[in-house]
Amino acid sequence: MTDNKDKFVFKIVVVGDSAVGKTSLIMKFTQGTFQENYIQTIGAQLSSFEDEINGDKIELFFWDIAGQDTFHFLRPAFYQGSRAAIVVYSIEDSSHGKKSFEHVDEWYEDIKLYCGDVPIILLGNKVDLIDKKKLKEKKVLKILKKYGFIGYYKTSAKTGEDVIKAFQTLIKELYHKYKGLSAQ
Ligand code: G3D
Ligand code: MG
Repeated sequence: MTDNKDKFVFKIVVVGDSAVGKTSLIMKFTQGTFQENYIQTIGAQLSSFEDEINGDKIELFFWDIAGQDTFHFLRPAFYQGSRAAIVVYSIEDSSHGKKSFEHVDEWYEDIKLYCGDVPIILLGNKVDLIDKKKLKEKKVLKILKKYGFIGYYKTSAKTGEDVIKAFQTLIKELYHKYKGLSAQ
């Protein structure tokens, strides 16, 4: 008998510059049901969430960096075993926002290095702070094509805009990927 009990247990890392809204997004998605644990040794926060697709139980563990100072040395432990990633930047029109977008490349490189070829979505968070009509997205389109992100969403952890949609895209992708693998 094959033991499939770990089949739909997914670790998902949520990365991006500090204060872009990583923790807020996870909390918004997992809402009342989240359990949070802080892993002090590696400066990570861990939230678990249960979902179900086609009667299959799915357990998700979102890992989020808390405080970036010591993170440099602990990256391997943080990324180890991740099956997907969410890269977050802030879409707000400020130097913090711009810098957080410029750093998307670095976060992407980290994921590639430590996790390999896993599905990744890109989130431009804090969309409630901008006028979407005035948004120029040439640079974003370029980066989406270059890195092959499986999705891009302009989210707001504050209003909830597109948060569930974005997370569900990644969860469905993971589910189908591993469901397919187990059928082979
Ligand atoms: P981090 O986990 O990436 O470091 P946090 O970021 O989730 O701690 O969020 C940093 C700050 O941005 C918080 O404000 C939080 O409320 C705010 N924030 C997060 N997401 C959004 C969003 O979508 N819209 C707006 N307007 N603000 C957001 P404070 O003031 O607590 O530091
Ligand atoms: Mg945080």
